[in-house]
Amino acid sequence: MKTIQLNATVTASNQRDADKLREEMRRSGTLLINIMSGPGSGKTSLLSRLIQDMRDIKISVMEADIASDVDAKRIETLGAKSIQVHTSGMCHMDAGMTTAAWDSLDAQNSDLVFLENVGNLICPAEYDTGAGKKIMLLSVPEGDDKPLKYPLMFRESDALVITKTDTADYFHFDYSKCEERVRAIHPEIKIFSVSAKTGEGMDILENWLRNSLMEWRQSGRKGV
Ligand SMILES: Nc1nc2c(ncn2[C@@H]2O[C@H](COP(=O)(O)OP(=O)(O)O)[C@@H](O)[C@H]2O)c(=O)[nH]1
Ligand SMILES: [Mg+2]
Repeated sequence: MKTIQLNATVTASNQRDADKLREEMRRSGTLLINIMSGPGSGKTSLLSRLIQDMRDIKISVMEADIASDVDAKRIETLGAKSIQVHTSGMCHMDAGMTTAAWDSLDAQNSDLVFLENVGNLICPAEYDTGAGKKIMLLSVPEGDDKPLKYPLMFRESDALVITKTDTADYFHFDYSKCEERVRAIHPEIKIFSVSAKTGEGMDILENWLRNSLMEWRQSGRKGV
């Protein structure tokens, strides 16, 4: 497993880099998914579960962190190709960094590539990484008020995955209030509820991922 050190290029060219990477990915039939959330909401646990459940799909993972390589090591023990990206203190990944990480990962025959972004609910939402889909996680212990506090990430994401549903007895989390708050910001967002621990709800999320991959490949064939 490799670790690379990258610096962000905060320039207007980020959008150009993002569009270029997205088109490259579309042509190759690989779907890059940007996973965003606060620290500890269950990104690596969810990815671990997906890798174990979806053995027929070739999954690779780019793990972005300010320091350490614990997440990439966790993923690699499951047999998926992974790379650790150190962001030189930056609180997000941008398109240039994602392209460099993708080139270093050397996993061109992957079906799904997950980018586990740096854990926070603010900066990752502001940067297009070139991903074809954006998924954000909100764990039950974090509370149902987060859409009110961090609206941009909810607006930018294609899907919200509410995680750690097995902890619902211990935390006050009002699902309908949460959904109402999220839909006020982003009416069409897909919402899933899962527990990576018990597996509850994982099949519905996995079906959506399979369909998303199929649609991505169809759009590539049509040259959309
Ligand atoms: N009870 C419960 N704990 C979970 C679940 N998913 C993750 N965790 C725990 O939450 C903590 C943070 O998880 P991790 O996947 O490292 O979060 P990340 O920082 O977003 O990658 C760990 O202690 C996990 O064991 C879940 O579905 N249920
Ligand atoms: Mg993690």
